[in-house]
Amino acid sequence: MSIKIIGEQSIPNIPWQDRPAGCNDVIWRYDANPVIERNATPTSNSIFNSAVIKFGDGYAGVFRCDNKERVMQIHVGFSDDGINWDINPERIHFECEDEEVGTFHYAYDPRVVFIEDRYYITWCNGYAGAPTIGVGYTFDFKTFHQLENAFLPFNRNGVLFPRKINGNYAMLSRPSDSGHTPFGDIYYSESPDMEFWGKHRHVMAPRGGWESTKIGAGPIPIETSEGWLMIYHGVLTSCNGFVYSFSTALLDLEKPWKVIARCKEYLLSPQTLYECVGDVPNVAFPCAALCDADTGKLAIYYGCADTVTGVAFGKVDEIVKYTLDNSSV
Ligand code: BMA
Repeated sequence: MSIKIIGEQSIPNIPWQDRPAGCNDVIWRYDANPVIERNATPTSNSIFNSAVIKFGDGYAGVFRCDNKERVMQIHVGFSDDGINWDINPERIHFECEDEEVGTFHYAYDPRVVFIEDRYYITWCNGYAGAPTIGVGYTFDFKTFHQLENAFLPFNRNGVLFPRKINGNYAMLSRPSDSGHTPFGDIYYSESPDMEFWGKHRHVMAPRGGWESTKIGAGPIPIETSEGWLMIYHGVLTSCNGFVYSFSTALLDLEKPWKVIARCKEYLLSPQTLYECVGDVPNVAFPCAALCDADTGKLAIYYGCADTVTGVAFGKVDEIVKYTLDNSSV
């Protein structure tokens, strides 16, 4: 089978390490993880569930930085190589026409995507003290504009598709509750204008094992000849609390609420020290993936133990094939 990546960019300088000798895993960790330490800015307690994207000759990112007051904030950062990051110690201040929407409560778990002519950012945004999906955009990662929140609270894990579908912008999200949410399915919604969201569809529910409690979309879905490659996190409730792992599913290109394939196993679960020990133990939480269309190389950025940021590598064709070969829907 010849699996093709559609519509992604050439990233010849993508951060990369070959699969280590003796490793049979579909995805493997960068050997110098974590790439971003918790104190990478003077103000940060932790820097973890964060998004990166190709920008100019290098990379830009929007980083979840919880500060030493433990306020959850998002900060901009830049890198030449995707590994060494210069992160602004000040949070992003969005310009917003609506004072109520633009009032800052908290911001976390950002995703970044380029659509048409600008970079859109979605994040979990505190509105009147409750979590929903904030939406903003920038052209240059210097000035940031905030739009209406996409949904009513409570919602988390808002992830835009990188192009319009059926003529509309499209987003995955995970309705939740006000706390640590012991449930959660992935839903799909469309918008003609990035302001009004509707046509809501159910995509998938948790279903046992590593993803028995709740699931949520991670990086921006990657368009392939076999469907949208969606990397998503799944949560198991152990006697010691939540365990966050991640895996993959393939969604129909024009009806992304139709699941074509869904891997039965996790592809990465918290097993290293920096994934198992931190402010919240046992968390691997992906929010971004760089994808080089020419080679299929993939670099997944994921938060580790709600404390630091790690990178894992894989090849898109191998991941798609593994998902199809080990699927149950
Ligand atoms: C989720 C979010 C994530 C976090 C995870 C594990 O509900 O708050 O930001 O990584 O819990 O604590």
